[in-house]
Amino acid sequence: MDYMLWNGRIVPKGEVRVDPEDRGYQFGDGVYEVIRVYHGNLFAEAEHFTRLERSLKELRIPFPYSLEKLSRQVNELVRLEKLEDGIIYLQVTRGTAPRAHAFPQEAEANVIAYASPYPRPVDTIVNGGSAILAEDIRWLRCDIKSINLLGNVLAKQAAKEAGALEAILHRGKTVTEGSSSNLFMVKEGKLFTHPLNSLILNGITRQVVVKLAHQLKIPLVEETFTIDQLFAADELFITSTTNEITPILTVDGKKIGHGVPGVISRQLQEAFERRIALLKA
Ligand code: PSZ
Repeated sequence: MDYMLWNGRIVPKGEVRVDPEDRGYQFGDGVYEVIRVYHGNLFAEAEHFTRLERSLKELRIPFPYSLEKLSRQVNELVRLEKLEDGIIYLQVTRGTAPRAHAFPQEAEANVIAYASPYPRPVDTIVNGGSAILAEDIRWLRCDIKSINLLGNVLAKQAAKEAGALEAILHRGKTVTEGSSSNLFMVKEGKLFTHPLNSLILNGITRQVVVKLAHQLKIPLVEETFTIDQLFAADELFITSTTNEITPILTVDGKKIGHGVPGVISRQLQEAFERRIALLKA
C-alpha cells in the first residue's frame, strides 16, 4: 500500500496524520465500509455507497464533499495501487474538535480510505468452518456501520480462542448475526435469515444472496429463528465481504446437518462465483 485517500486528496500514505482529538479516535464517532475488489473492479459499489450514506445520515455526520468525488477517488486508488484482488477500507469520522460528548459546532468530517491486497480465503469458503455461540452484547443500532466494534471484537476474540472461525450472536434465544457476518440457515429447502431491523447490519453480501435466492427460486423467509432451530438446521452459512458465502459445519462443537457444506449453500456459492466473474473486464 503506497497511497491513501485523506480528506479529499490522494497522498503518499506516510503523509497521513490522525489528530488525537479526532472524534473517531476518542469516541468511536464514525462510520466505515469495507468494499471488495475482484479483478481490479469494485464489487457492489453502489450498494456500499448507499449504505455509507445511510450510516452518515443516521449519525448526522455531514459528508464534506460529494460522494461522487469519493467514488472517483476510491476507484483511482485501486488503479494507482494496481490492485486486482483486495479490499478498500473507507472511514468517515465526525471530525476533529476539543473533547466533549455532544456534537462540535464546527467540525468537518475526516475521511480516510486505502486499498490493500486481500486474497480470497478459498480454502475456508470451499471446506467451511466452525462457529461458537456468544451473547449479543452490542448496542441497539447494529444497522449503523459504526466504527464502535467492541461487542464484535470481544465475540470474535472468543471465537478465535475457541479455534472457531466465527461467533454467532444471540439476544436471549434469538439468533441475530455473526460478529462480522450475516447468518443464514436452510431448513427443508427454505432459506432463513434474520429480518432487516436495527439488530443486524444490512450486509451487502446478504443483499446479494437474497437476490440470488430469488433468481434460483429458493424460498426465502426473513424471520427470526432460535438457537434450537439453528441446531436443527440442515445447512448453515455466514456471509460477508471477505468470507463471501462460507458454510458453517459445527456450532459449539455440534454438527449442523450432515456436517458438510450443503446443497443449497453450494448452489448459492456457484451463483456468487458467476457474479464475481462478471467483474473480469
Ligand atoms: O475483513 C473482514 O473480516 C470483514 S469485511 C466486512 C466484515 C468483515 N463484516 C461486515 C459485517 C458485520 O461487521 C456485521 C456485524 N454483520 C454483517 C456483516 C456483513 O456485511 P457485508 O456483507 O456488507 O460485508
